Order: sequence, then C-alpha cells, then structure tokens
Amino acid sequence: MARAVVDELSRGGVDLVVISPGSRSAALAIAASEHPQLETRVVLDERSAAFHALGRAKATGFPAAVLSTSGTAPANYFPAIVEADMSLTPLVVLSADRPVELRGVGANQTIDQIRLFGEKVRFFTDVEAPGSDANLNESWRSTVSEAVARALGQGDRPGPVHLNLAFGEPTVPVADDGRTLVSEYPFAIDGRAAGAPWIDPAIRVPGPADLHLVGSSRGLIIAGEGDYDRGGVMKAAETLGWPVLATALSGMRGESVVSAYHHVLVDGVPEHLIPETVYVIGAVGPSQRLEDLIESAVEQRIRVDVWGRRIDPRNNATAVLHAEPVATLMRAATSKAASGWVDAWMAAEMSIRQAVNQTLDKLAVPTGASIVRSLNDVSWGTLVVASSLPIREVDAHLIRRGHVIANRGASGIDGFVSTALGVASTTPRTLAISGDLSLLHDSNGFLSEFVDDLVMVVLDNNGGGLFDALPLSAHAPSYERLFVTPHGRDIEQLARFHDLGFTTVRTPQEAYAASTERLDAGGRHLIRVPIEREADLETWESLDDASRSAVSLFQA
Ligand SMILES: Cc1ncc(C[n+]2csc(CCOP(=O)(O)OP(=O)(O)O)c2C)c(N)n1
Repeated sequence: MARAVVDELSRGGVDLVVISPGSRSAALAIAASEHPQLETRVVLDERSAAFHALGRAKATGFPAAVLSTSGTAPANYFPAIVEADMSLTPLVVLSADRPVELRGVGANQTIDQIRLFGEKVRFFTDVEAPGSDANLNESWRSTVSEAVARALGQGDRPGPVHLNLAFGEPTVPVADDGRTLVSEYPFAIDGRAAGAPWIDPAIRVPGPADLHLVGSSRGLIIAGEGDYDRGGVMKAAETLGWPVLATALSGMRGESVVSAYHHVLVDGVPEHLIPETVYVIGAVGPSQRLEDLIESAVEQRIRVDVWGRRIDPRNNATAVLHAEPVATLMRAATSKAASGWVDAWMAAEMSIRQAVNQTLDKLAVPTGASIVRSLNDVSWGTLVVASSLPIREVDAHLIRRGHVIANRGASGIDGFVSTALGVASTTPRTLAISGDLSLLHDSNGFLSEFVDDLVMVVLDNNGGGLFDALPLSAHAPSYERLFVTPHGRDIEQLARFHDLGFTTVRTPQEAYAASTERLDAGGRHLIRVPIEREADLETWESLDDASRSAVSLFQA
C-alpha cells in the first residue's frame, strides 16, 4: 500500500515528501525515500515540516506532501494547513494511524485522527490497513489520485487535503518481525501506463464574467497576489488607459506600475487621483491606505479572483467576481481613458518615490525601510517575506521585479524559517527577510536535513515592533511585556547552534554587501540588523512628512 500510495502521489505531480520520524509511518517513509522520482527531506518538528512543504508548494505551484506518525504529530500540521487553506496552496497531508480495532481503546499514541483538520481541508479519507486477501490497488491509487487532484483545485479551490492511512504490525517491510505473521502482498500494484495518474485531473478554471464598466474614464487596476496572467494585466491596462497599482506580492513591481501608493495616499486620496472604478485582482494586503483608495472609488469597486475568494475586507465591493480576471476586463473594455489619467498617477509615483528616497538617504541609523530599500539592488531569485513589519516595509519600498512569497493567507508569524527553507529547496538565490520574533518562533525549522542556500536578513528590534504602529502602544497597560515581548536573546548564539553563517550589519550598504556575498557563497546564513524601534517610528513619521510635502506640490 505504501508503495502504491507514494507512486500515485508522484504521478499526480507531488515532487517532495517532507518526513518526520515515527514508527507507524515507517512503510510510507521508506517507500517515499526509495521512490526514484520523489525527493524526500527529513524535518524533525512536524509544525516546521508542514511549513517546509508549504514553502516548496508556494514556490513551485506543484503539490508537496508531509508525512507523520500518529498522535499529536499530525496535529502539529494545523497552522500550515490553515495557511494552505487561505492561500490556496496544494498541500498533501499524510498521517499514519492504527488499524480500526486499535482506535478508541487506549492503544499507545492513538488519537482520533478522523477529520482532524475539520473543514480546512478540501478532501479527507481514511484508508484502512492493508491485508493480503483483497486486491486494493485500484482503490488506493484512485483515492490518492483524487486527493492530489483536489489539492490542485478539482471541484473547489486548490488547498490542503488529508489522507489518514492505517497500518498494522509490522510497520517495517518484513514478512515476519516476530510479533505478527503476514504474507507478502500477492497482487500487482502497477499504476497506469506511461506514468500517467490514475484519474486524469480535470481542473476547471472559470472563464470571463460579464461585467459592465460604468466609470471607464478614471479606472485603476490593483494587482495583488493570486493566479492570473501578469502580462495580460499590463495589456488590459494599456487598452483601457488605466494605471496598474502593483502590490509587492503581485510580483509586478519593476514594470511601469505604481508602487508608491502607500506614500501617495498619506493623507487620503489626492483629489485629482480619485478613481471612478477600481478593479482589484486577488488579495491586495497589507496596506490600509490601499483599502482607503478602493473605498474612494465613486462608481464601482470590483473584486475579482479566479478561485472565487471573497476578498472584500471593508464590505464595500459592488461586484465580487469568480472569474478569469484579464479576459473579464478585456471584454468589458469599450473605451479608453484620456492619457492625462495615467500620467497623473505616474507623475505622483515618480515625485513621491524621489521624496521617499531622499528621506531614506538622510537616515543616520538603520531602519526597516532603509534596509529593505537596499535589498532592491541585491540579485536575489525569490524574496520570502515574514509577516508583521517586513511585509509592510517590502510593500512600501520594493521596486524591483521578482517572485515574492509571504504567508499572507492567515498572516501568521509562525513557520517562517521553514517556509523560506521550502522555497530555497527549489529556488536559487533565495533571500528572506524576517523580524526577530518570526525567526525565533520557528527556529526549529533549521532542524532539517539539507543545507539549502538561504540568506535571511533579520530585522532585530528585540520584539514585535508592529505594535508600535497600533493604538495599543499608547493605550494598553503593560504594553512592553504583553505585546512587544522583548526577549533579549542573542541571535548569534542561535546561528552557532544551528551552524549557520552569521554577521551583524549596521547600514543599508553593509546589508547589501553581506546579502550579495552570502548568496554568492551558498549555504544558510543569518544577517542580523540591530534596529531601534524608536528609529523605525521616526522614519515612518519623516516618510509621511516628506510624502505630504510632495503631494502638496503636485496638487498645487
Ligand atoms: C502565529 C502568530 N502569533 C501571533 C501573531 C500576532 N503578531 C503579529 S505581529 C507580531 C510581532 C512580530 O514580531 P517580529 O517578527 O519580530 O516582527 P516586527 O513586528 O518587529 O516587525 C505578533 C506576535 C501572529 N500574527 N501570528
């Protein structure tokens, strides 16, 4: 059964199984590690293992699998499953279990694993322990094949799926380990000819929706994270004469897009930039100012996602479309806006970016903003960004093209090291940017088998700096202890413990040089940047002041 299961996973497109150690899962672990097409990686901590697989699947778009023994082990998968559910990431969860007769009777390391992850998974099935009297090959293969297809979006959105697989004794592949007599499984376990999956996955992606554009003369495309044709968006924008505002996670920075919206919108939407219609593709967090802009559209606020997610956090959408975003817009485009409309937005982009750069140039101490800006010049392949301030600074200061990955489905600070390692397992020159708490939260992620090339820049402000930007900081009692949680830990010691390359840098220039040097060298590295929370606060204020003056100039 284990051999049929892992072979069918591979035929469905799974290319990695992340394994955590255990006895009940032994047959699957051995079968996966012996399969010629499957990569296996061993990660001790199941919470980290699941994020490792998640990062890999986010980077490749292929499903990745995780495998654990029974008991609390698979329960540790839950946070990554939540993120996979929200971010539509194909994650195949395999948990080993006792046969039915040993469930609910106090057998060791046995919990109720049926529908362990509830509604968060797209598909669940319990596969009973194999015997040798029935030919179950078709049943195993069709079940696994369906699970992978469901992870890829068959019949629903892509996301996590869960197979609970029971195994009796012996859990290793011998006929008789002295405890139980079993005979060799007598039936063939072949898959379909030519390596095909058992079931052809027929994943239906919706076509265009009917859309009537009311306010075409001043429209905006806001490009977020999701499945759509980036080149097509630029063409649609050209046809309509609309600007594209590209979030960092769209991967479209560096094109002729507006990226400085966070700064342009410092005091609301400047009069001459107020849109009639906004066409918002995918998930566009985290900027609240961008939501203010969406809210300001006087005619239509259209949200579109190919998988039909409702992303409408202020409940102000006039349409939520489950449709192919580019074709929908192209079909609706009947007239072109006057060229002054795009020009006004692009002029704002240029002058504000200049004001922001001048402000950052003057900073005497390192801040999240200036460090992130310096990473624009580093030649990274993929940028993996932690929640909290890193994603906000990247959204505000990233201007170059490139694949950007972040766990923004559920915006957790957990699983970050592992997500980055999973990305690094498949993408050359992976650079990550983390807060110190995100790093510490998943330092167990480094207890993984392979030394992938990963450089992680850690903005170390000794706790959670994000809270300084919230009203909590002024009003909550015991603010430091309850919210910031300063830990006083020395990150260099962590690096030493995990045998990571380490350096501390204190300027954007040093951050650039160290990142470049260590990406070139290969291996795992932490680059620590000590940051005073006060300096970040002052920088946000001076960036807002500079943006205000620049806005007032082009409004005058
Ligand atoms: C799993 C999880 N626990 C708690 C939170 C709440 N939270 C949001 S930001 C943050 C602080 C993060 O600190 P750090 O990673 O150092 O980044 P910084 O805020 O300093 O940028 C916390 C605890 C969360 N998002 N996810």
